[in-house]
Amino acid sequence: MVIDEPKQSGATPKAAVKPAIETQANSSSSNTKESRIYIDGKFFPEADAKISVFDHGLLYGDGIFEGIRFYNGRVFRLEEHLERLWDSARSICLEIPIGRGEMTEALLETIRQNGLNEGYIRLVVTRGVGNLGLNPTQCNRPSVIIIATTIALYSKEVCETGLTVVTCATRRTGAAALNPAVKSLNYLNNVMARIEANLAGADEALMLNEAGNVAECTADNVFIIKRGQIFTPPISAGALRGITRSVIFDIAAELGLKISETDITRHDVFVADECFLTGTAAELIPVIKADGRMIGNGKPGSITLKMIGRFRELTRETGTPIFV
Ligand code: PXG
Repeated sequence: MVIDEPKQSGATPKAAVKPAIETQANSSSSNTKESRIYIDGKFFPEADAKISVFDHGLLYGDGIFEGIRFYNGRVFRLEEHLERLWDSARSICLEIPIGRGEMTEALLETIRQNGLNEGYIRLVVTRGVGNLGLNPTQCNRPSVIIIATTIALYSKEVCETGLTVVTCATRRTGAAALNPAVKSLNYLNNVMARIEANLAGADEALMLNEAGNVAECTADNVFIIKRGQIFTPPISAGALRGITRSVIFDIAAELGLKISETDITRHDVFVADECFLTGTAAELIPVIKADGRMIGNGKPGSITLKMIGRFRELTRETGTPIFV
């Protein structure tokens, strides 16, 4: 490509779609109670919850995170989230400065400090303060940050009518570049995909891997249903080993539905009877349109709705108690 002259760029196109998920984290501008945030063993009011500009989490996206939900006074699948966090840490040679027991107590105490019974936790471990070189040996201590907040689901309307997705040109990073199994603070790959969905006026972006098969959406795993059988891409296709994804395997077994991990193409999505996404924040959400093609009859499918029902029961009835 040859470029002649720098041109004055026009206004950036406005995002066509409002974020489907909104937290109340920016409570400073509203009248909701200010949240208390955990940083390295201490609680701070939101306005004072700050980390250094020399933290490599900020400078290089060098760190890891988890998004965890709690329902009805219980943290859902906490052990699995901690397991994945520790795996992410090990993979990037980051030593989490506290043990699992202490981390569990810190998470539960953050929820208690915020007086919440139901909500969402963002757990972040950054590489810590270093210098302006990217070498992590410069950072002496990782930082642990825990935010507990309420989270609004997709609107009731979207839950009932389902989401639209578009395939994006941005490919999911390959395992040889930055393994998608690591839930790192470097989410630019997903953010770029999300921007494409916004600009296309869709609710979510379907991300393909380098082979052209479906990997996942920007923060959700993808499932399709064809003739009563459930299919989802394998981890090797670039899908995160989602905790909600694993709940779907449990529910399918309970309901006696066949479920397989298999490579999925866009064609498979277009001709599916049903499609849904799973994620901690999104929970289980039907998809009714992909690249302009209506999926099934354009309404959330019966198996999807059944699974949503069972998922809701599990979230209310199981998990680590917060108040004991
Ligand atoms: N794929 C990716 C790339 C993710 O980041 C999922 C799938 C679903 O996994 P779980 O374990 O949540 O079922 C995720 C989830 C958010 C948020 O605020 C969540 C994620 C990433 C970014 C934002 O919900 N991770």
